[in-house]
Order: sequence, then C-alpha cells, then structure tokens
Amino acid sequence: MVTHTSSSIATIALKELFSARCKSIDAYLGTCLQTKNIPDKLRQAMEYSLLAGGKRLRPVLCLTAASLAGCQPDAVLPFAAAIELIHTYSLIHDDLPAMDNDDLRRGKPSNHKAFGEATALLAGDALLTEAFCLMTEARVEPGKCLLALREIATAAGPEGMCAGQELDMEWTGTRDVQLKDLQHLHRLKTGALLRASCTSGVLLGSDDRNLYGALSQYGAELGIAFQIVDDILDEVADPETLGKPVHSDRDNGKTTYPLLCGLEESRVQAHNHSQAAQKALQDYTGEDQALLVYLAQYVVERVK
Ligand code: GRG
Repeated sequence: MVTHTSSSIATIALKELFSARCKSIDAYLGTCLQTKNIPDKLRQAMEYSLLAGGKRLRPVLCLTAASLAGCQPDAVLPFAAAIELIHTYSLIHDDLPAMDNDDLRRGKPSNHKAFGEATALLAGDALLTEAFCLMTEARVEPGKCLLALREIATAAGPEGMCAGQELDMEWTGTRDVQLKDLQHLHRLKTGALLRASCTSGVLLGSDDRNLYGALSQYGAELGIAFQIVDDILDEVADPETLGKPVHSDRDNGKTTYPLLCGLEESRVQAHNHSQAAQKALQDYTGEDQALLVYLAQYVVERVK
C-alpha cells in the first residue's frame, strides 16, 4: 500500500482530468497538419497513424509535468502533441518489414499495409521532422523551449530510442540476453522518450533542479514499469483489445521479462517500479502531482 502518495483528489476526478487532457491533445492532433501544404497521400498516411487512437500517454505526461512546473497547459499543447508525432513515427517504422514486420497496429492495418512501404517510411520521416516545428510553437520563453526540445531530441535519437531499436534488432534471436541487457534496452527503446516526456515538461516551465530530478526519476521508473507491462500484455492480453496480435515477442525470438522472470515475478517488478515512480513525487502536491501518481498506477493496470 502506498501511503506517501495517497491523494485527497478522488480517482474519478483524476480519470476525468486524464480524459480532458487526452481530448485536448486529440483535438490539437486532429488539426495540426490541416494548414500545411502536404501531398494528399502523405497527409493521409500521416493522419492515418496519428489519429488511430493511441493512449496519448506521452503528451499527457509532458502537459502535466509542464503544468506542475508552472506552465499553462494550453501554452505547451503544441510541444506535448509533438511528442505523439515522434512516438507515432517510431511505431510506423517499427512495423516495417525491415524491422518488426507487423501487419496490425492500434487495431488497423499497419501504415505500410495501407499505404505501401515507401510512403510509410516518408510518413514516419515527416512526422518526426514536423514534430520539431510544432515544438517551437510552445508559448514559453525561447530558451526554455530550446532546452526542452533538446531533451526530446536526445531521447529519440542515436543515444536513446534509435539506440534501443538497434540493440533490439541486433539481439533478436541471436544472443543470450540477460536481465541487465534487457533493462538497458528497455531504458533506451521505450524508457528514454517516456522519461523525456516528463523532464521536457519541467524544462518548459522551470529551472528548478529538484523538480527536474524528481520528474526524471519518476519518468525513468514509469518507463520500466510500462515496458514490463508491455511484455506481459504480449503474453496474456486479448488481441482485439490490444489492437495487434499477441505472442509476437515470443514468435520473433525476443527476450522479454516474462521469459526471464516468469509472469508473476514480472507483475511484481512492474508494481515495484510503479511504486518507485510514485515515491519520486512525494515532495509535491496538487492535481498535477496526483494525476502523475494516477498515471503511474494506470501503466501497470492497463489492458492495452
Ligand atoms: C523505429 C527508431 C524506431 C524506434 C522504434 C518504440 C519503438 C522503437 C518501437 C515500438 C515497438 C514496441 C511495441 C515497443 C513497446 C513499447 C511501446 C512503445 C508500445 C507502444 O506504446 P503505447 O502502448 O502505444 O503507448 P499507443 O498505441 O497507446 O500510443
């Protein structure tokens, strides 16, 4: 039982706040490409994946961390939404035949199945680059925006998500992957962008090193919990709810938490990391802190 994080804000109110922030992200994502001069097929491919109904966890983390750091959520909406463009690019590229070769994503044919490989590649490239334009539209001091943007670039690039993806490909089916290797891979492939979603939010609003440190710790722990649950869901989830086939990790020769530790121990580990994430916020209060605590619980309780 977590006592240090118990909140006077009712879970129902936090669910509503999560849903309201998701809605504002969705509304922004629905219009952010409209004024751009993009060839029809490329626009359709970008919007096909962007508007396919993701959980919007990363932008909500950013928005909420920024709000905790003193920003108006509306002022940082373009920045937070941009992280979803980067996440969506990574999913499109990850599904390509040259990578995981997955036919389904978010319950629909994957981007290359719908638009062809070349357009899917470009849709991913275009989402990634457009994301950096959107980030500059945050209504905060330019210096703060630059620091936050750099945080995201570092997490998404060759020292972060791309590094994790490379190691994942190199190690798939070919190496005796130990738990410490798997944790390193997770930290880069999924953890880096989740953590940076939190820390970039802080940087948009504040230069408080303690707040940065707390959100860095929170984001890192949440990232590990998230990925362990992702591995568990690949074993036990309902494919319809998940929006993609299950057992794909096992079938593709990937090492996972359940493979190394068993399902029950994996659940315990995910729970422990979620608790550590919540603990990292114990010096803070208010609805943003409470929403972040709720999200750390949500990532381990989710069914998709
Ligand atoms: C192609 C550079 C490059 C990187 C790809 C993130 C990634 C690296 C690949 C995705 C493969 C995967 C399924 C990783 C597990 C964790 C993860 C990112 C799951 C999907 O994220 P969710 O659950 O998805 O937040 P939604 O659809 O809700 O947005």
